[in-house]
Amino acid sequence: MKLTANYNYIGMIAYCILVGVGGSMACVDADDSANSETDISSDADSDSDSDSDSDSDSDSDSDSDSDSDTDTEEQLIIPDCDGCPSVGASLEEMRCAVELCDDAVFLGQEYKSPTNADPAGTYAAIEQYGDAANDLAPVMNDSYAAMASGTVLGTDHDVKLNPDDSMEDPFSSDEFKIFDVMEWRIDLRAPVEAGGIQITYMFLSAEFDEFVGKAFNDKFYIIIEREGIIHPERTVINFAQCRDPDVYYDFECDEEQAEMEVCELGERLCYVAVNTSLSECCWYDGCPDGQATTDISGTGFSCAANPEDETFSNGEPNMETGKNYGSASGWIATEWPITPGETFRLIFHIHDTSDARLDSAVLIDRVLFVVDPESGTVPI
Ligand SMILES: [Ca+2]
Ligand SMILES: [Ca+2]
Ligand SMILES: [Ca+2]
Ligand SMILES: [Ca+2]
Repeated sequence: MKLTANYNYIGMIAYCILVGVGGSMACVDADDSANSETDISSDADSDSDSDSDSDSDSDSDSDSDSDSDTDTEEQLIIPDCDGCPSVGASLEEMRCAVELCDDAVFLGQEYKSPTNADPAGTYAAIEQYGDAANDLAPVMNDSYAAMASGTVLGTDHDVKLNPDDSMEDPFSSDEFKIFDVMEWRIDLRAPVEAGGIQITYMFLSAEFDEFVGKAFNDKFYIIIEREGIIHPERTVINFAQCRDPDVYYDFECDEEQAEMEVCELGERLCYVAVNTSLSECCWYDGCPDGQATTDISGTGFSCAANPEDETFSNGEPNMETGKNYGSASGWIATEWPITPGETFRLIFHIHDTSDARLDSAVLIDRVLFVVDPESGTVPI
C-alpha cells in the first residue's frame, strides 16, 4: 500500500491524485501522473473509460505478485459525500464521517454492546479529537468516527460502563474476559469494480505504556463477517508485527495468511493494541523518551514522561496514576481483499480486557473500496 494513488472519483468520473496523508486531492491531467497507466486519460472521460480501467487492473494482478510494493498503484473508489451529515452523535453521521456515503454500497448498520453496556456516549462523529492544534485533523473530508470502551469524549479514560457483564474474547487464546465491548456493525455491498476494502484508523489507549509487554490488553478488531455454511464466519483483518515479540505476541502467521503475503509463515503477530509494533509508545524499552510522533494533546491519552508516572517502584502497573496517560498508534491503514459485488458485514469492535478500566478508543476515518488491494496493516 502506498500514499500516492490514482482515484476513480465516482460522481465526477475524473482521476485524482492523493496529496500527502492529509487526504487532500488534486485532480490532474494524465500526463502529470508519473506512474499512471496508459489508459488513464483526461477529466472528460466517460463512464465506459473507467470500466476499462478496472479491467486492465485486474489483468495486472497476476503479473504483479512478485513486484515490490512501490511499483503498484491502487485505485481507491471515492464516493461523493456532499450533503451527507458528518458531525454529531447519530449513526447516520458516523457512517458519513467514514465516507460510507454511497447508498448503493451502504446497506445498514447497528451499534451494540455484546456485554450490555449503554452505547450512549461511547461513539461520536467529530471534527477533531482533543486540542484543535494537534495532529488529529481528519484524513478525508471534515470528520471521522470515534468509539471507545468508555466515554469517548472528554479526558477521563477510566470509565466502567458495565463492570458486571463480560464475555470470552473470540479471537484471543488468553483466558482473560473482555468488558465494555462495543461493536459498530455495518452491512455493505462491494462495488463490482472493487477488489478490496481499506480502512484508515488510529488506536488510542490509557494502557500505554504500563501494559506494553503484558498479556491483558484492550484490543481493536476490524472484523469481516460473511455467510458460512453453518454460521457466519468472522475474520479479524487487522494485525501487525509486535513491539516486543519475545515478551508478548497474540498468534503466529498461518499458511493462509502467509499465502496472502500479509506475514511470513510462523511470524509472531499482534492484534491492534498497545503491543503492536505500530504503536507509538512513550518510555517502554526502545521507545522514544516520553514522546510520541503524533501530537494527540488534549485527548487524555498523551504520553507520560517517565515510568514512575505509571508504575510502582517494582515496575508493576499503577492504574491510579497510569490512567491519566496513554498513547496512540498514529494513523494506520488496513487493506483486505473483497469479492467484487459481495455483500458482507464489517464490524468495528473495541473492548477492555480483564476489567472495565483504563479505556481504549479508536478514530476511524475513511472506509473505502479499492480496486487492487495490498493486504495488510501499515502506518500511513
Ligand atoms: Ca472522514
Ligand atoms: Ca497509562
Ligand atoms: Ca482497559
Ligand atoms: Ca471501560
